Amino acid sequence: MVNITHQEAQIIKGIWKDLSKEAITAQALERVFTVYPWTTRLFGSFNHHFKATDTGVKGHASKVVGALETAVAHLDGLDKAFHDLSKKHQTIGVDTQNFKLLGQTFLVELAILLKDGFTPEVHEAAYKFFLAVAGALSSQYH
Ligand code: HNI
Repeated sequence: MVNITHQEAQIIKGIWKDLSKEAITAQALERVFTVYPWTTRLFGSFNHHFKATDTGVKGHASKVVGALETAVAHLDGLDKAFHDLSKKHQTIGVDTQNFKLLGQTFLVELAILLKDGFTPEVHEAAYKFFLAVAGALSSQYH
């Protein structure tokens, strides 16, 4: 269980508020599909189109953004908030390791975007956020 402090929660909410959410999420998805090609396995419907600007990626980014919006609003109860979504991912057959990989590529996108604003404090808060999200999405796997 990841313990996100009050100060870290403020940092996460502050960054999230100002992000171009769909765009950065689509870029993080493109990066995860590029660096870890096996993560494309369940996206056959994308027809080998895995760029951030491709329709399939943009559509999936929207869904992920919706869920991340929920996560930011429920930082103190993520497992509960993602109960059904975790079950869904298990049913679909998503390897839980992939959640961590997407968290990593999202961090890279944040670092590129925020530049000097990607301070050690921001890095730590964002890292813990994606670790908590990955944990919650994995919580109903058995
Ligand atoms: Ni994920 C469907 C949220 C990471 C593979 N995913 C969804 C949906 C949401 C969602 C929301 C739509 C559910 C529904 O239709 O009821 N996924 C998230 C979030 C993360 C994440 C918040 C992490 C931050 N998903 C991943 C990863 C993979 C993944 C890392 C695989 C590499 N997800 C899928 C697949 C589907 C899916 C496959 C079903 C297809 C689709 O597009 O709905």
